[in-house]
Amino acid sequence: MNSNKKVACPLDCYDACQGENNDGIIKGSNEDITNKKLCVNFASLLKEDNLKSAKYKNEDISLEKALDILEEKLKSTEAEKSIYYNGSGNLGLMQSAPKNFFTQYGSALTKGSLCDGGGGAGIEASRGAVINPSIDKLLDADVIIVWGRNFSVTSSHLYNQVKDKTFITIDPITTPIAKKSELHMKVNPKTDYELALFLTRLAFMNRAEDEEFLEEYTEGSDWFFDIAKNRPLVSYEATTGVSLDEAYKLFDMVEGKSVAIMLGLGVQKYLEGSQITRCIDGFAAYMGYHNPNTAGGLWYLSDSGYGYDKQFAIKGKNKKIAVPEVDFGNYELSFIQGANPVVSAPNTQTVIDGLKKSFVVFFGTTYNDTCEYADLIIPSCSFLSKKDVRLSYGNRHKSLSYIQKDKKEGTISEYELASYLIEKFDYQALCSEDEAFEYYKDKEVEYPTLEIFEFIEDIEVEPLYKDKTEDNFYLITAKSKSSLNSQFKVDNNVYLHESTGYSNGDIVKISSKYGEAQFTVSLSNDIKESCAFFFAGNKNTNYLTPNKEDEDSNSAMFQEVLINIELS
Ligand SMILES: Nc1nc2c(c(=O)[nH]1)N[C@H]1C(S)=C(S)[C@@H](COP(=O)(O)OP(=O)(O)OC[C@H]3O[C@@H](n4cnc5c(=O)[nH]c(N)nc54)[C@H](O)[C@@H]3O)O[C@H]1N2
Ligand SMILES: Nc1nc2c(c(=O)[nH]1)N[C@H]1C(S)=C(S)[C@@H](COP(=O)(O)OP(=O)(O)OC[C@H]3O[C@@H](n4cnc5c(=O)[nH]c(N)nc54)[C@H](O)[C@@H]3O)O[C@H]1N2
Ligand code: SF4
Ligand SMILES: [Mo]
Repeated sequence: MNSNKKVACPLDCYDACQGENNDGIIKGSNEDITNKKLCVNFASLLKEDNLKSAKYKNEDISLEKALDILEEKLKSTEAEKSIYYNGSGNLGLMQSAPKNFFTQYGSALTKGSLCDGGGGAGIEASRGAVINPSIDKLLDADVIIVWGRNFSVTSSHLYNQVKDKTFITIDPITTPIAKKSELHMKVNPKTDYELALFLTRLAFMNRAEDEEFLEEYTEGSDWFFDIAKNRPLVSYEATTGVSLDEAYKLFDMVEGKSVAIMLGLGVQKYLEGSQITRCIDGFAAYMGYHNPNTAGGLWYLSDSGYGYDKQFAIKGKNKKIAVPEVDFGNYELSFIQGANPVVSAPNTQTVIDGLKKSFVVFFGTTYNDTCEYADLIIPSCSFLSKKDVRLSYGNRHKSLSYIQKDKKEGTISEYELASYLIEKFDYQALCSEDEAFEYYKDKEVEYPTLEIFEFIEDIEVEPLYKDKTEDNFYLITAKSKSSLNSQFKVDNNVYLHESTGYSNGDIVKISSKYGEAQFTVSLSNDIKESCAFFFAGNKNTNYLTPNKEDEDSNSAMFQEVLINIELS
């Protein structure tokens, strides 16, 4: 075992905290943003009841036996009739080792994401890469616009560093950060591109645009402005649900100030998530917020691996399936690692029906909902027994994890499993674990500054409000403080405004054109009247969501749906 006491939090979260093991007690390190604190989800992770034994058809078996069964199954299956599906249960860079084996073997792989794909595609289209500005530019900003992001909950450490600044929130839900904001625009869902155009139009009227920046760093701003001015202000007010007074207040607050926009997943969980995000990024450019020489900028989920060479990547001709559209029923063998598609992937019924038709191998740390449908379960060892590196997608921070505990008997790491299979199949070996670790640890990335920003030229978004009636609702999901996606403490409630007429504890049947499920009502006037709200990780929400890809990035679009509610 190594004497180094550093442990990185492996959870899928913007902050990528650095912990330190002090005689068995792990505390937040005092370096950088972690600031001595780890969160409630990290505490839950330490208390997790991890898998203690491999299982075949629900019977405990030894790890050796499980690996034999896996090898035999792989050898008797045609490679193209198998799929490798990897989730984000652990974001350490070493997690990608098994993908190397399955690429060499010839499995189908996935493309796109269940998470940030649409927004990323929009930012990339204008700026070439999805990279966040340096953290100093956030720390030096005067005003922070939190746009479709549950900022204080989903990146609590980043928030903590800027909590005394002036906030504006744009979100249909009165989130904790909305409560702390001087201005909260309760925008109608899927109208953020219209709001961005509305604000762009007002910026021009107020002469608030940054002419020098537009001249030097951008292409197509006249065109973008032309699109924005095509519509009367009253029409924008009607569709976005944001009043002219509120919009003017925003301009009062940002005038002469450096502004940071913290953009989140909420704006892009739709078919045209990429275009919507690009319009918001366009508004930011119009105002000059992307200027590399001044404070402020726009922060999204950045490509944390930017500038690193993936140490386990290998080229292959594998078929790639858009991750929200994966139908496990099309494969004789499904290998699922670090994921819980039964809860987290769209359209739960299709996921379950598919899993029942496939030989499912689950490789993870805990017995989750997907394990109910697994034929073979292989326990992955705890993050405390794996050497790894974590890169943050919120800032440019890197955390390190050294082995703190011997791994439990009967468990295996991702690197070990991949190496074992590669050897059995006589494939090209991985580089050593230490080599990969040292590379990631020592690599220092030079981030480029903005050279040119290209505005969007055509906007074609089909609004959801066209089909919105008195009787149906927008489906909204956001992360919860006490859970990490489907891990830890989740509730299965639907949160509704009291004007809906339902009572606390009512059992309701909710349906969409994709499916239906039952929920318990919990009333909260933080929820916009037209919305039904669910925490991510709710076991029933994804019965209602479409298992289709968005238009640009092969990614999920969980909120591209309207739902009906009735007492059951
Ligand atoms: N505690 C905790 N932290 C987490 C996670 C967790 O599960 N728990 N998960 C991690 C992961 S995987 C990710 S990807 C990040 C995501 O973190 P965020 O980017 O904060 O994403 P969400 O929590 O989905 O929050 C999206 C916000 O958008 C709002 N919203 C929904 N629809 C719209 C819309 O149409 N327009 C606008 N303007 N707003 C809208 C929602 O009300 C919500 O407040 O968080 C990470 N951090
Ligand atoms: N409706 C709706 N659905 C959503 C979202 C939403 O906002 N709304 N959010 C989406 C987002 S942003 C994301 S990122 C996805 C997340 O979806 P998934 O990637 O499926 O993540 P989880 O559901 O948290 O499941 C993670 C599993 O990983 C396993 N695990 C944990 N640590 C390790 C490890 O070290 N090794 C291995 N092998 N396994 C491990 C655990 O068993 C755990 O159950 O969900 C998406 N689903
Ligand atoms: S805030 Fe995020 S990275 Fe930090 S300990 Fe909690 S889950 Fe881990
Ligand atoms: Mo995510």
